[in-house]
Amino acid sequence: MTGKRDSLLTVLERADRVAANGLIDRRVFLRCGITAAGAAAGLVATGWAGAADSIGENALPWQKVQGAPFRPYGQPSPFAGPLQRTLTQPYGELAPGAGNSMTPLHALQGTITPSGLHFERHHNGVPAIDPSRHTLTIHGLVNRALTFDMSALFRYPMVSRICFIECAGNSFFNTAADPQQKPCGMIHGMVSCSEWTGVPLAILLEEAGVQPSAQWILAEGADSAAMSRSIPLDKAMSDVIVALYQNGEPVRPEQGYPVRLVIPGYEGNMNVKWLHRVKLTEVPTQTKDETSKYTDSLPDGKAEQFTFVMGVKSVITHPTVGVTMQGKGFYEVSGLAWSGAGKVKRVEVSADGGKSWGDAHLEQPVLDKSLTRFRMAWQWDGGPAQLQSRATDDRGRVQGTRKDWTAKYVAGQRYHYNAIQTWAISEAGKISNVYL
Ligand SMILES: Nc1nc2c(c(=O)[nH]1)N[C@H]1C(S)=C(S)[C@@H](COP(=O)(O)O)O[C@H]1N2
Ligand SMILES: [Mo]
Repeated sequence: MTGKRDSLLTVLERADRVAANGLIDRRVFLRCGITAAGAAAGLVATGWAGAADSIGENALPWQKVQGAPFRPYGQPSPFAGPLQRTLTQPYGELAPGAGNSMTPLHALQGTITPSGLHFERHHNGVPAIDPSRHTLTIHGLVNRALTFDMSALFRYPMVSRICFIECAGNSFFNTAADPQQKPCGMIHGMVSCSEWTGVPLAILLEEAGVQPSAQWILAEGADSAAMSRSIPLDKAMSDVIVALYQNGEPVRPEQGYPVRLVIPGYEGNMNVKWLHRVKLTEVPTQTKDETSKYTDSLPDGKAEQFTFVMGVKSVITHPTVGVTMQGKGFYEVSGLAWSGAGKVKRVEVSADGGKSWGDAHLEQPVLDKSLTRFRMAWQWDGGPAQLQSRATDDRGRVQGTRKDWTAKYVAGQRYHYNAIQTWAISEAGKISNVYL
């Protein structure tokens, strides 16, 4: 056990190595308590040369004036920015609302995405829906077709749950021939995690009376893309939410106000926003959004359709491209892991490009089909390093390498990319995206 007066170097030297190139057991800090944590902080903190109090002459500028008053809706500190999504509009002025915006994962911590930074994916923009004129209709293979206006929906029992939504096209930049030099969120930011509250779809379907021949539902949005997808009835009757609230407030316009589907673990596209119509059918409807898109092209000329459950995946959010290393020494490597099939069971981190791995700490609680934060202590020796993370879920699925992923599909395949990400660090402390 390390004594009180041990220096940081001693503490770090005694720390158990969990993998090569400086990955250490973070429990060393917990074991040694305040001394070791303080020593780690001592790497970056400056010595205190201030006055003993903040009275009179010593008062700070913002202590000499009254603070700002109250405001009806809070905003981030102007000094905390820029906290911004990154926009991609492939059709430009022709269709400015077609494309996406990505969550700046590299600028955030924890696991919940602030609503204003939830990624967006629209096929033709955000409709300006007047909730007093919006309805949800359930029809098709039901005993009685029903139309709910918004005031009716708000009277049903609700549930809340935390889960991620990930676009099937997330991380498509890494399918390009050459690695793009962008920070984590500008490559992997089409995943976000919120607490969603709303009415279980099963309750509404049961009220309409599902006929025995019904096996699928068609869900359609009230946007000008009229985006629609087929969803297996089993899933629709299990954990699907007709969501009215996002992180406690009404669902944001970009996320589907006044009502959207949340389909935990299933590809983002199926989470139909501005939900307007649910039709019960015997077979999938084969809409444009599930035939011409969101299918996976295989080398034998065939294509896989209906890849609903999202893969097991993780990315290191800190450090990442855009960060310059501040000299050798202690760093916390941290990131996000998730699985569409269940819970994240394990995340391993490598600092030598996958030759050796150590288990990262998983922040509790680890929730089903939600983002999980992982952390790993790292003592950078100032030499070249290749940081990677590899997730395993509770179904035993293990995140594969980029080589494995590209071998599975044809060139140009861009959906369902979940390969291991490598951030290379040079001796000069520059970080780049590399393919291994
Ligand atoms: N009606 C409608 N629903 C939609 C879309 C759309 O364009 N129109 N985009 C889908 C896609 S491709 C994704 S990935 C998710 C994104 O949800 P978000 O914008 O709330 O992040 O919504 C899905 N639901
Ligand atoms: Mo998507």
